[in-house]
Amino acid sequence: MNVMKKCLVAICLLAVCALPVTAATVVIQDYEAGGAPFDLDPNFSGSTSGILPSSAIALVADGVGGSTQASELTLNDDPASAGGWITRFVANGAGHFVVGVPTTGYIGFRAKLDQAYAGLGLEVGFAVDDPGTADIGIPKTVIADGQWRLYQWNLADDSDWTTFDAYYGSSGLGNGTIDGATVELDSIAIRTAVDGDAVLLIDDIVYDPAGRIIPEPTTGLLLMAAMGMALVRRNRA
Ligand SMILES: [Ca+2]
Ligand SMILES: [Ca+2]
Ligand SMILES: [Ca+2]
Repeated sequence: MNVMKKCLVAICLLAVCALPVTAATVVIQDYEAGGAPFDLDPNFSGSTSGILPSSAIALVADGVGGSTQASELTLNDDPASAGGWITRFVANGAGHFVVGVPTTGYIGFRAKLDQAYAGLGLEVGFAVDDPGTADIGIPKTVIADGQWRLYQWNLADDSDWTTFDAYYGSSGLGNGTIDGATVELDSIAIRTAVDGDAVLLIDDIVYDPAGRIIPEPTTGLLLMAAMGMALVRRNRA
């Protein structure tokens, strides 16, 4: 190898070393094969309250992005408990699913809720351990339109997080900001202040460094785009 080639190799190596380390997308659960994590009964956690033991989880033939399976949570309101309910849908039996994703990027999932449950004002939040104690994403209202919708929280943005107590009462857990370099996954909170049953589908639980960008179901916009293309074609003809 002559001097010029050696120099080129050295420059290339330096360039590669100088590239920023980019985290990769981690699919935590897509339910295509079933099994853990996020496969436990909605009553598994002692933090769950206000739902009946008949509440259950099942794999169903549905899914986002052309996938074939998703998780269906049937959450049956306990009539003996007024004021709604909260389910702590835990990642695993240990309460800490160690996946070691960095605290830059987004954690989230997709959920589907039928219009029949619109009156519940169902909310979800992703709880993580950072890694010492739990913090939880600010509540996001589930859109009850029978479509797969994206719910995600930016681990690097303090305004996306709140304390565990904000959902579950005085446990003293969490300070509402993500403090560590990596997080472990605790649970997904599903709650309503209304007494009523819900069937919520969940799929595509992911860590995504850039945040999932999913085209929202916009039938109207697609129709307008199709009409626009037709006009362009007509004008060209
Ligand atoms: Ca799936
Ligand atoms: Ca109730
Ligand atoms: Ca924290």
